[in-house]
Amino acid sequence: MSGSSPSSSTCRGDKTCGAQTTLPHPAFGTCLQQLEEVFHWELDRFRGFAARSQPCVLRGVAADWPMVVQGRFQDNVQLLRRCLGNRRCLVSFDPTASFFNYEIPRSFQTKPRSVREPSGADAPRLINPGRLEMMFGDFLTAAELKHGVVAPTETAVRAVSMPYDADDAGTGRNLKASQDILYVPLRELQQLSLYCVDDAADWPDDLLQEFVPGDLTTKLDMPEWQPFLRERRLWMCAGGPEGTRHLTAGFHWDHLQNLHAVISGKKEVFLVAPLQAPALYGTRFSRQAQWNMSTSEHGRILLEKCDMQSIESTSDYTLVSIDRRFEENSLTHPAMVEEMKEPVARAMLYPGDAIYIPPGWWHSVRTWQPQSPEALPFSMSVNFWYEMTPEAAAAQRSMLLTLEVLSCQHALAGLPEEHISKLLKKLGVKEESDDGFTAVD
Ligand SMILES: O=C(O)CCC(=O)C(=O)O
Repeated sequence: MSGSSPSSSTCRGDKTCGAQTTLPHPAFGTCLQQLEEVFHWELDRFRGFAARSQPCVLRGVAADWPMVVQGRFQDNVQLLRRCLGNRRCLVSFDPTASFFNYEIPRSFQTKPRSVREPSGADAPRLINPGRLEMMFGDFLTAAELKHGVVAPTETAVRAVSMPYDADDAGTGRNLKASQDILYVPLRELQQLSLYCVDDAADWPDDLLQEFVPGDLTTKLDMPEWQPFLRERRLWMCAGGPEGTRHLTAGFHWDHLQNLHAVISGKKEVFLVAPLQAPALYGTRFSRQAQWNMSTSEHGRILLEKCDMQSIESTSDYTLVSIDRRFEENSLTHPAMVEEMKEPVARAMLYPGDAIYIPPGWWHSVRTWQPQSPEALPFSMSVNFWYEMTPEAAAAQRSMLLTLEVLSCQHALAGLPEEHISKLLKKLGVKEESDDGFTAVD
């Protein structure tokens, strides 16, 4: 995303603005900038992006993976069913196409920093997806139904409704139906957004080889990252609610180096530089709810938003959303336009492509279900998450700390100063009375 100019952030569709897409995006009201691309024959260029902590697309880096090459000619669903069908998995669901979206009262508007945001019932509430534990084979069937490749059925599948946040497990306070055993008709499941996220370490090696045959660091000539591999996560998205082929995960940022490769379907990734946080209004402190599924007395499936106990979410999420129109985003957060000093970057990833998302970069991901005749009835991708090398950690430390402080300042629940005190305690920093902070051993 180098070469961005402040002037392009104010573009309203002028072809001379330098941004590559000429129509303003409906959520931002400005042109987006296409993310820089590295092609598979010039992968050594990646080193420069990594050194500068700049995101980029890695076109075709996984183009030779077996599933990308021959996927559509093989019955991979059968293979998955045989190897994993009877394994339990967690499936996130939502009746909307927007995961991690704030529910924002009509009258709510962010204020200049000096004025405290409301943090009661008139403040925004983060809506987390619901979670069902079910057999992986049942997720596959639901995905096939959503994809229209198997005939409608009256079958119900056994699932357990799970709390989104472990802190809410077993409290029984808010998630009244939590951990209930449900028999969910597949025709009900098929109407929802469904997303199964799995740890690749839980897959048998020979099966994994078919889908994720190697570590991307070898191709990128980044052996120094290899010892820092923390996790490979498989993302399997069966699409949005009935009639919608996509679903969107809201803007958030991570602490790890992220290489995310697409195996089937498409991903549209929106990126905003870390310190543009004030333009998006992100925080991890807000009232939260999660979707919950339960059964009524008459055996009907009920969906409701249940309040959660914790006011600290798993990531910072933002009031500005790519699923809201510019008018709504800027009415809720009037400073959005003025604070957006660089254009939002966008990248479309196809099977075999990957994206590099450095720590701290805000990303919102819209996942598109594959179209027939691709063999998998869901989109599939894998991310490789690496801890930062000590050098990168030292270089990014103050930026990441600034992000944490902004998250506290933007709190929509609790007191910002209390969140900051807690953060400093966690970091081993002692507050001084007036002028700053001193480290404690
Ligand atoms: O693909 C998605 O839905 C989200 C991916 C993501 O947030 C990530 O790779 O960090």
